[in-house]
Amino acid sequence: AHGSAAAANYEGAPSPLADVPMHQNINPKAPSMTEAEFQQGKQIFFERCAGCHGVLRKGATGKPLTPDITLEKGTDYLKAFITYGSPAGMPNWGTSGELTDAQVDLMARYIQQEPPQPPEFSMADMKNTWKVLIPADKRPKKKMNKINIDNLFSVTLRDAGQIALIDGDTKKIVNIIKTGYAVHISRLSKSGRYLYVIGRDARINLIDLWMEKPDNVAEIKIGLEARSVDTSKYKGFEDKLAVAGSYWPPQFVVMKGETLEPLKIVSTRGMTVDPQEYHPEPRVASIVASEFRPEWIINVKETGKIMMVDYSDLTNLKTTTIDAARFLHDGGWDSTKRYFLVAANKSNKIAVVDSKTDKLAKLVDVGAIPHPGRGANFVHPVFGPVWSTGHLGDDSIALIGTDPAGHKANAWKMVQKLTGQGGGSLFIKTHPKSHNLWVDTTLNPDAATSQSIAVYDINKMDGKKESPLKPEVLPIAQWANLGDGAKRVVQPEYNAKGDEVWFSVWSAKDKESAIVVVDDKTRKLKAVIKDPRLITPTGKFNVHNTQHDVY
Ligand code: DHE
Repeated sequence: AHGSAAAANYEGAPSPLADVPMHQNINPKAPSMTEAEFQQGKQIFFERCAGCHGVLRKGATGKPLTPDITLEKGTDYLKAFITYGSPAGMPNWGTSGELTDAQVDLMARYIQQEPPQPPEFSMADMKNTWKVLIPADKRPKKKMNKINIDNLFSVTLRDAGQIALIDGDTKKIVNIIKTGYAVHISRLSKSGRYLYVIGRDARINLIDLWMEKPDNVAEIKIGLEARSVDTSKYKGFEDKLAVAGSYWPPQFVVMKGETLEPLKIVSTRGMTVDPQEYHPEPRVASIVASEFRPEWIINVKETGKIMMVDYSDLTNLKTTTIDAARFLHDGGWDSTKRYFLVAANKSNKIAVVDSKTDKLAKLVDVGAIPHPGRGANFVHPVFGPVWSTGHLGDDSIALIGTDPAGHKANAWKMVQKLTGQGGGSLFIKTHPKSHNLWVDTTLNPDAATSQSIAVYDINKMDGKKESPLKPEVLPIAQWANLGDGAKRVVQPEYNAKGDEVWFSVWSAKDKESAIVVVDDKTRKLKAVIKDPRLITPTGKFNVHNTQHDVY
């Protein structure tokens, strides 16, 4: 039950849609609500419920909640469900004190009304928000700063709506840049010159790392809510195009890489892989750029389809659609960058795509709700090359064989299961130069667990299917020496050389946070980066490792 509580908290983050005006659509069969109550219900729904149940309540990782279903259940049943939750993962909003009795009653009535639909976001809407702050021909012709860009880190300052660029050599902040709210990821152009960040509110900022002081050169809003962005990486298309996927509206947009000028929007609405039925809001999850073809791999959450989009001809757009499994989320490359492994999280599977043949290689069964981030690649002493993932829903760490040429019998199988500190893991990481495998447990309900890191010695891994190997546990948050309050340790990230690992100690917005740097060889504290400007640091992206997909 811990794991599902962690998952529910994770998906229960506020959606920017809470602030978008939407029309009240009164259902005559539903219990009545005033306009004010409806607006409050809408607000709570987008803050707490939409992440799992979907904007249109068609169901995603949570059950569908459309009036045809909710009217039949009735107000009393719904109130009990919202109050007490369920073992399947519905949080106990009432008994936990997160919602008052009056709010529970309001929500039970609200979900019997027709779901209000947020507006679409067209090419005209995008163009209205598009700004080129410094035109391409007015930008530097060469690198104008002395920063070792390879070892620069782009750090999300989640609740501040900013990123911090931190020099990995000096550990000093180079610049704090205003971005969208709660930047989800940072990605690099093929050359490594341009940094793209995307906020939860679907705002993209393009940052030029060649400027004397790296800063924004263009921005655009591509929808109302989003999580992913990437660029064109195939030979001949380096730095030319960018792509971003949105949660709402369910679509992706192709842009010019140097300016973010929007060129083409493609909808992801359509049929699910199983059961084959229409879904009105299939959200775009992770996106990566292929090195084998001029293609992006676009993972569509609710349909469970992987779209291999060929960007070489946007007028005659070719897309190979691969049926994987539902609720595709995050993932990363194997070490050869031929195979992409992506979590189908509520299916408890990892889908493996062969980017050379554009075919599904395998669906691999793993633990409950895999959550790899980009995963971690290493050579296992017994099983050969593997890619690994932790889980939100249980304490296991799954190692999957990734070498069909050299280790055929192990390929696309879970060859080994390690036992970690607990459920609620979000990210796992190693580096080709290291023999440490780091696993966080950010969303574990136990404070000591969520504030520490488990680290395994890869050289000591044995040949057992269920390995008894124990990790060392490092009290990262304690090392940061901050005041009281919840401090979650999240997302290990290596420096360019692969001899340091950085961790975010993520406190509340009004509390002190820090970044803790650990020496990879000795596993001892190396530095604590503190600054009043480091508000709610979460994701950290080392330029070299992100540019070259080193993980
Ligand atoms: Fe993330 C990656 C979606 C909550 C921090 N997150 C991703 C990706 C997706 C996603 C689709 C993969 C993008 C890619 O590779 O192209 N995340 C979601 C959600 O839908 C979810 C569950 C709920 C939500 O409301 O957003 C969610 N994510 C969170 C958090 O609560 C985290 C910890 C803090 C935050 O920013 O809100 C968080 N997500 C991250 C990070 C990555 C990420 C740091 C990139 C990891 C990497 O190493 O690439």
